[in-house]
Amino acid sequence: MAAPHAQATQEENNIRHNWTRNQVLELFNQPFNDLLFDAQVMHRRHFNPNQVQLSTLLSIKTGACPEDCKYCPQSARYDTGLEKEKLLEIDAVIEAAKAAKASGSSRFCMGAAWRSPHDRDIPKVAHMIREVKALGLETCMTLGMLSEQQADDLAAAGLDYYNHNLDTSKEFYGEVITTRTYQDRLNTLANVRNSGMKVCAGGIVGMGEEQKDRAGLLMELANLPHHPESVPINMLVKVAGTPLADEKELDPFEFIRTIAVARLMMPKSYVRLSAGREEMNEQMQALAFMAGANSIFYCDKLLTTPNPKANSDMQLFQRLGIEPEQYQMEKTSAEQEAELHQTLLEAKTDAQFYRAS
Ligand code: SAM
Ligand code: DTB
Ligand code: SF4
Repeated sequence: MAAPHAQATQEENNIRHNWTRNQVLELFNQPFNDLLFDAQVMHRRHFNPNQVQLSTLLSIKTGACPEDCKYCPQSARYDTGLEKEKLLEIDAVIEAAKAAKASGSSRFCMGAAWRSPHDRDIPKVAHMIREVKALGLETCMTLGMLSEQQADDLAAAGLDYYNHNLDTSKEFYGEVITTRTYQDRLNTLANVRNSGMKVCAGGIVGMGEEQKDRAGLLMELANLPHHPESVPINMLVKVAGTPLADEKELDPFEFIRTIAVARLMMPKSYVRLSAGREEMNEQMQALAFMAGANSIFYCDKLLTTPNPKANSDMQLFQRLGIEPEQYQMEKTSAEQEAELHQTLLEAKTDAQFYRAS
């Protein structure tokens, strides 16, 4: 039998950064049952399959965005009837964060409809970060493009995660956004990574892209020098007034396949079943968890559009035997050791399983 450290190295070998698009397409096009089985086995190697992490969103600055993202209700270029709002005052943010914590959320994600923050905004958002952290919540922000200095400043304020999505493949990107480049997005992700914050990066499906674009998005994410710790997979929320309002429905099984392929390519990342749950039935959400999704946006609102009610999510969790993941401020070394032991044990069980089959 292989020594534990050899098994651990084998585990590490699941982490790849050299995917080709054809390899990703091969994953996508397996029979559905084979893909879901492989994704679930991979999921169990790295995570408790019956725990889901809960993040609550708050829009801290709404609408009037100069960018032209065709999916977005907050762009000033489209008439979506959205009421714009200036940067919120700190008390309103604390209030919302307390409510999120009381509902059982472990992370509070603050989003702003900016192309990028002005330097003058940084002290204000840093104050928000400190106050939300003081409530015992993990913090995340999504404020648009960040310079090196801005990323360092947010990290210094204690921000745990920064969300910045690639949105789609390099090739399809120009069909959706023209006011910033793919390279701009990669640069921001590099600044966030170098600042020491955790990276949250994913995209949107159902925008009229093809499967090769969904594969291209996941390839770009997985081929980053480090996998993002959090990978939100959003189903387009079609908002009247945006150019993508009448886009045709993506096959729900193709959405589930996207989650499963993300799980296989980024085994240790949290894959978030993100926007679009209002349009998904419970069976589809259960399939997404089976495919390896282990995080959701929780509470009644995303940034500007509705999300399922907290109590209906809790009822679904109860029926599926899923529990919300608790946020641990600091893990003790004993806990870290126990986790490693568990991982090695599971790797051994998997190996035995494959030898037997
Ligand atoms: N303005 C900043 C930016 O774009 O970098 C941060 C906020 S922006 C609303 C964050 C992300 O929300 C976008 O990158 C996009 O992936 C997602 N998003 C926006 N509108 C959406 C929609 N209608 N459906 C699904 N996802 C959406
Ligand atoms: C992400 O990937 N999805 C969230 C979060 N990151 C910021 C936003 C979804 C927005 C959906 C449309 C809205 O509510 O405005
Ligand atoms: Fe602005 Fe962000 Fe919406 Fe694009 S996604 S229009 S940058 S708020």
